[in-house]
Amino acid sequence: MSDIQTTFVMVKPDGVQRGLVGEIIQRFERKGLRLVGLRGLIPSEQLAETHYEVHKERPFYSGLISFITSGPVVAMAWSGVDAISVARSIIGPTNGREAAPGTIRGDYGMDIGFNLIHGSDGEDTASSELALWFPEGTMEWKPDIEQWIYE
Ligand code: IDP
Ligand code: MG
Repeated sequence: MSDIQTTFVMVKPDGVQRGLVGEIIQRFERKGLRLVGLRGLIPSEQLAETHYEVHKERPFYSGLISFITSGPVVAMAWSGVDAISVARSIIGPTNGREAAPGTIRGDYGMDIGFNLIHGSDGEDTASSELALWFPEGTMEWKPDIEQWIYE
């Protein structure tokens, strides 16, 4: 078994407000990803600005920061083979109206901004986002059931 990655996933304030935290976590668990970090918090402006720094010049940036700091989020770290792209495919494309049914955004989202969930888009962003949201590190463990998830 190769290429075990850890990715950063966050249920955004709209997902928490709509009571979708359990549903979302269940999708990652059922897929066979391993939960290695879980934290609920109301993000500070500084945290949100660092997280979305790459979008600083975009017209939607200030609205995005207000949205992300508006209430609780659930920050998670998930591990598995190719976890970064696997999580992105569970999440679906940015705009919920264009996302396929079966994806989280496709099943629950109607908007590009209020799109319920974030997932790291590559190895570099995964490691910087994990360091930002889980400065104390993540959990090292191996579920007993993993012998039935990977051949
Ligand atoms: P991603 O979350 O699918 O990776 P990005 O393009 O990285 O999408 O954008 C980050 C976040 O910024 C999106 O998830 C969404 O919440 C918000 N966003 C992106 N584009 C727009 C837009 O055109 N209008 C409003 N919000 C946007
Ligand atoms: Mg992105």
